Amino acid sequence: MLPQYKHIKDIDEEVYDALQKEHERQNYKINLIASENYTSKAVLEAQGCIMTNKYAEGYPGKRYYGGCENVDIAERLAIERCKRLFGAEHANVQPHSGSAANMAVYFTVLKPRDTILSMDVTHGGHLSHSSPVNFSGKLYNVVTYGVSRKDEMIDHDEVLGIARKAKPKLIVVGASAYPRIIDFKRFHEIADDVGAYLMADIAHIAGMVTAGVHPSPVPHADFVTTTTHKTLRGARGGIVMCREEFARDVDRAVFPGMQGGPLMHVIAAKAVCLKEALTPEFKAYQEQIVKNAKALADVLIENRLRLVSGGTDNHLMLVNLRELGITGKDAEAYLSECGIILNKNTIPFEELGPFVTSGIRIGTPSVTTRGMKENEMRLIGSLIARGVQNMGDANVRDKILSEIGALCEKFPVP
Ligand code: DSN
Repeated sequence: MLPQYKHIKDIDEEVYDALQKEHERQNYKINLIASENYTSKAVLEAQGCIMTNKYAEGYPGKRYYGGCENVDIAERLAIERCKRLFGAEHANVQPHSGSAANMAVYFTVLKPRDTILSMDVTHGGHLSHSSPVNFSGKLYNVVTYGVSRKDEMIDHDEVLGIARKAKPKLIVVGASAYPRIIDFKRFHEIADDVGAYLMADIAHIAGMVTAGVHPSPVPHADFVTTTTHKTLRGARGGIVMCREEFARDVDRAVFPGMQGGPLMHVIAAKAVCLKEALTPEFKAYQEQIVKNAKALADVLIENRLRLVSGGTDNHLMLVNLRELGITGKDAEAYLSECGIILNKNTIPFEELGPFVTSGIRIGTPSVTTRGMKENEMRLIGSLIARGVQNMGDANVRDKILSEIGALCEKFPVP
C-alpha cells in the first residue's frame, strides 16, 4: 500500500492499481528517457495541492475572479524566480506545456502562412517547431534546416544560406534530440542578417542553462521557451520568457489568446521547482548530468556503437543502430524487457519512419537524480551495448535484468 495514495485506493481501485504498478516501474527500472525526470516530493505536493480548485483567469492583481490573493502569491513567486534564474526581463508561467509556450510566441509575432525556419524533426527538432502534422506545420509556412552529413552537427553557414533564401519572420533554435552545444550567439547573427525574430526553445537543456553548463540564449534571443519537467526537474508545464518590449503581447497571446484558466496548482509547483533550481545543489546536479552523459557515451563508443555526431556535450546521445542491422523500435522493446527504459528515435537522414527508426535516444537526467555517477554510467553503458549486440537473447536479458535490479536497489528514487 502506498500511503500517499490512500484516498485514491479508497475510492478507485483501478486507478490505484495502475499507480502502484507505475510506482514499481519507476523504482525498479532504469529511466534513460532524455526528457523525463523525478520531481522532488515538494514539487509533487505542490502539483497535487488545493490551488487546483481555483479559477484565476488573468494575471496577478488583474484577475477575472475574486479570491485570487493566494494564487497571486504563487504566480508572482514563480515569475520572479524564473526571471532571476534565467536573467530574463519578462516571464509568463501560465502555458500548460512546451507546445503551448511555443504557440504563444508564434501568436505574438506571426500571422498564418508567415515563414518559420526551424530544425527538421528527423534531425532533432520538435513537433511544435515544424511538423506538417502539428499546428506549426499547418498554420505556418515552415522551412527547415538540419545537421550536416559531414559531422552530423548544425552547419551555421548552411543555416544562413537557407535563411537568406527563405526570408523567415521567425527562426526557431532548439531541439529534442541534438547532443551538441547550441550556438545561440551565431543564431542571433543569422536572425539579424535576415531580419527575423529569434526564438530559442530550451526545453531539454533548461536546467543546464541555469547552471551555466550550457550557454544561455537569453542575451541573444527575442523569446525563450521551456518546459519545466525535463532537466529543470519540476512540474509538467511550460514557460515563455521574452524581452520587456514583447511582454504585453506575449501575455495577451497566452491569455486570452490561447488559454482560459491557468493551472494554479501547476504554477505553484513551478514556483517550487524554480526555488530548488536556484540552489548550489541544483548546479552540481546539472554538472553531474553532463559528466554522466560523457561517461556513458564513452563506454558505448568503446563497445563499438556509433553515436550521432560522435558523442555528446549535453544530457543526451543518439545511437545509430544501422550497422547492427536492428531498428530503434526493436531495441527499445528488448531493452525495456531488460529493465532499461529509453526511446526509439529518428537519426539524421533517417530511412525508416518515426515508428520504427534507426536509432535510440539515451539521456542521463533521471539516473543522475537517483545519485548515480560515472561508475554506474559505465555499467549501464556496457549493459546497453550487450543488449543491442545480443537482441532477443533470453539469457542475456535475464543477466541484464538482475544487474539493473541491483542498481535500482542501491540507488532508490529520492
Ligand atoms: N516529447 C519530448 C521529448 O521526449 O523530447 C519533447 O517535448
